[in-house]
Amino acid sequence: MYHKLYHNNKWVLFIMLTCLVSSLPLYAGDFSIAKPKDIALSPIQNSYRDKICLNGIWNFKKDSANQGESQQWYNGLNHFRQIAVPGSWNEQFTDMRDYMAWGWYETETYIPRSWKNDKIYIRVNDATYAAKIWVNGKAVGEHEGCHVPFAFELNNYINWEASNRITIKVENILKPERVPTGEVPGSAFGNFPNANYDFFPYAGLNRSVELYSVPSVASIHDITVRPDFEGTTGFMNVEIEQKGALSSGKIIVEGFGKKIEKSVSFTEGKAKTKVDIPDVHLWSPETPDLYDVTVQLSQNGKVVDSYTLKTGVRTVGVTENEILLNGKPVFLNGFGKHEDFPINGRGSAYPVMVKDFELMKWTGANSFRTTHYPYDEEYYHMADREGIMVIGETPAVGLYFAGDSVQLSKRQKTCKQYIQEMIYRDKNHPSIIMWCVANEPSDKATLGFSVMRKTKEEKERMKNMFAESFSLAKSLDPTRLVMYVGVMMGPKEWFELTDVIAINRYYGWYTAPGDAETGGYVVGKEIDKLHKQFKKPCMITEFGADTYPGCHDEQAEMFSEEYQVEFIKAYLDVADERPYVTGMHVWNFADFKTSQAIFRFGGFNYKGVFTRDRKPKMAAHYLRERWMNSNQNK
Ligand code: BDP
Repeated sequence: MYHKLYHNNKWVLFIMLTCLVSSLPLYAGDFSIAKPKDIALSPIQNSYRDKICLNGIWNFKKDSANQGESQQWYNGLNHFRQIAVPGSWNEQFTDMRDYMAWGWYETETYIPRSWKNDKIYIRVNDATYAAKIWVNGKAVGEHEGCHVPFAFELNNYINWEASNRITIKVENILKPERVPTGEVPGSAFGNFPNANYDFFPYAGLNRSVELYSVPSVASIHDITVRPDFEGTTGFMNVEIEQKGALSSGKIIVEGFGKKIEKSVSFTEGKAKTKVDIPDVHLWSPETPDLYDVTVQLSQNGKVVDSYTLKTGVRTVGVTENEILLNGKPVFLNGFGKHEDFPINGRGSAYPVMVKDFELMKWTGANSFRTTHYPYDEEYYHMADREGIMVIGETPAVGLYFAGDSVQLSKRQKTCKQYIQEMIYRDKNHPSIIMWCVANEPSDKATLGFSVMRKTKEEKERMKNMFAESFSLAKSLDPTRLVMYVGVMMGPKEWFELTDVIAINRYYGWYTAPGDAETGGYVVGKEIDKLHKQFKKPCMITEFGADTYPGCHDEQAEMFSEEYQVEFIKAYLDVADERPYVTGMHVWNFADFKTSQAIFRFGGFNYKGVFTRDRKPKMAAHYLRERWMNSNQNK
């Protein structure tokens, strides 16, 4: 009887089962890919939105053989150890410093009952380099790329009134097709781990992991504020995207005793308007004035979602010789940096961040570049408030154009993804005045010193690929300058595409070692030539000398604190003599961890003017004297 029934109804059963399975959330192995737009607004708390930070001690398990998925580790880790999130695994464990393969993270959390009618998301702010997420054993999504967040909706995966297991598998295998590249065949930059860049490839959940809720009826998905001004009136061109189908909303701009409200209506989820701000307070390093911009969505006259961000009104421009902020020339004094600290590795370390801002200001610096990747978002909030100008850089460091066409197009795709992720996330920060789409791109797999030895066609193809990055950045954000940073002896033709000529130079260190005077002379000659050819303002975005703290000599010698001062002085003098040099960023703010290499004593780059634990070398005092004086003479 059962047999017969089964056979008669087997097609019905089959169809029913198919429907059931397709209505269920995705299962292991079936991951959706993170969408860059989903990170446009960071999680906040207000009456309509909430967030939970999952930082703390998680369970962790190494998976050297990559067997975790086949053994279903997403159903619960056993024999795990404990790890701090955020933080890099390389610094926390005694046996994992150079481990670059797979690692599994797991934690448990409850979802507040008050979120029952909301859409619930997870946001991972940095999983270097690639990650997959499971919630309660069900595959949610995956993301490739480091130092940028990704987010997924979780409504179909969570338990109410029971705890939820969040599992994240992170992997940091160095590969030539990735950005940044690693394990590059024939690389002249012999190091271990074999990264094609000069900082340690710290792996893991380096930034916070958050759960957040947004209203489900409709929610604000993106806000873009493009500022401008004319005379004493400021403008904010505001573009809003919502998820949902509401037709009305409101923008409220508040600050300095003024409250300006403007209604907007949505068509196909999008709205835009221009808000005028009389007697505007402009953002600048001297007056880092910020306005609160609130966007509200309403249904039948009732507010259903609201999002407030802080931003400023300022413009950025260029002439042949100058970078302009609010129409006035500005000179960028500052540093290239790293997110790097003992034990934290690349993990967010807020006391270090606060200290770094203190020390930057102590030296008289007014700017820094987020070398060589977008930083933790708190950096930009601090910079907005402190009046520090920022060059926001993608993780495209040591980018090169060698390899087969599969590798080339994978890298190009990743570069574009990074540009989107960086601009979507960071676009409303007035402190960011320029986007840097790559550091030292080259056709060779070295840390620099490469000579273009390509055919005409290959050169043309590289330039076109690069042009795509520039035009993507410009199309996403026409209000800021776009640049890349050129390597010593590297290709020059890409400067045609940039707003500013930015170069990293180490004459007097890697060439003409020990001879800072010649170094200064050579850089001066080169920069004169570049300016004559391209007629754009120039910046030296890196220059510096490795300096072992406490190493002194009465006559400056390489690695001594005296030589670092002499080197920095020679370069700053070159800038002072040239009106078209618009910025000087010393490499580096602080000593930082690198892979092991014969020219990286103890696995460190010692070009910091501060030690890794933020004690000043002589050069930090020298910069303070020089920059503080130049600030006073303005
Ligand atoms: C430059 C790189 C930077 C390195 C620096 C150096 O942009 O990341 O740390 O050289 O060699 O080429 O110190």
